Amino acid sequence: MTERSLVLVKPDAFARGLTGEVIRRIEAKGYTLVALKVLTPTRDMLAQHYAEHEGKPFYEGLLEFMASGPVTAVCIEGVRCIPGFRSLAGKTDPTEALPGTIRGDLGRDWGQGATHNIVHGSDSPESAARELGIWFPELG
Ligand code: DAT
Ligand code: MG
Repeated sequence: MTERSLVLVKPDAFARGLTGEVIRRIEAKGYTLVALKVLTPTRDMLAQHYAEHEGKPFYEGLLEFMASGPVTAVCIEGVRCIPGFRSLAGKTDPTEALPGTIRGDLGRDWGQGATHNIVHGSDSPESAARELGIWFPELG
């Protein structure tokens, strides 16, 4: 039942000094930090990561935003941490995300809708394995 998920703390959170607050919430929830790195992603990594969204109206803006500054990639571990982190994160659109969630408490619309939404979390075991391979190839 123990599984791993990929969390990305996005450039908006980094720029606002909220990376530690996001990681604090993951730790407070009880998930284990397996690996963590700060990097500014290449467009190639982002195209792989967001392949399912290619061609959507927000795709170019999303890649531009995600490449605009440092991202903190975190591999987390725990029983049901994939849905568990999605619950912590809240709805995709930070305007609609409930208070108490990461996006609801820390995010808002800065004029680009849901793009600046603080965090990414894998949405299934298959996505987690695929995404961890992009961001943490060294974990195997
Ligand atoms: P999530 O990150 O909640 O899994 P997603 O996979 O549907 O959401 O979309 C990936 C990211 O793309 C999301 O975190 C923010 C951005 N995004 C999604 N829908 C959007 C929209 N309608 N307008 C702007 N950005 C959007
Ligand atoms: Mg998604």
